[in-house]
Amino acid sequence: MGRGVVPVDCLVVAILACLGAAAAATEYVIGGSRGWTAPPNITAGYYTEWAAGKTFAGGDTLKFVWNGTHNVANVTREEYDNCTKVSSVLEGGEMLDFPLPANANGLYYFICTVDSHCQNGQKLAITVISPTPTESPNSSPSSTAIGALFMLVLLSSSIVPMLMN
Ligand SMILES: [Cu+2]
Repeated sequence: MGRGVVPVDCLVVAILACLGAAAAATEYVIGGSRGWTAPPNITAGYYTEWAAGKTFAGGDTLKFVWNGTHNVANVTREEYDNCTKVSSVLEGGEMLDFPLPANANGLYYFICTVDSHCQNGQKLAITVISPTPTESPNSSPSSTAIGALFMLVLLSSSIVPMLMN
């Protein structure tokens, strides 16, 4: 292997690591096609059912989309249980992105503080699990990415010496 090959291989590894990290984040439209809404569009427990079985991870984005008058408040467990009309609400023009911090872990609670929407079921509790950080690039790249990495390393190892000759 020529001396000029190594930096190219390092570059390929770095690029793939970035691609792997970007691909790992998921965007969730809260409530699916019904969006972020209140009765009569939803029944009590609708968001609990919607969230059941989904795995939320740090770096994912929660997309709240709605029609009409609603808002989003990121609240504590107690405020969620009591539907407390907190003053710090996140307002958006019928759309709001809530990016979960990369190292997010544990329970996150959201409610709408308009009228009695929260009491009627416009409330969301999710469990966020982030992979424990490791020394090497975490977010375990898929086997496809590893395969692609091997191919690129092999290609660059054989092409670069040819170019340098
Ligand atoms: Cu509302």
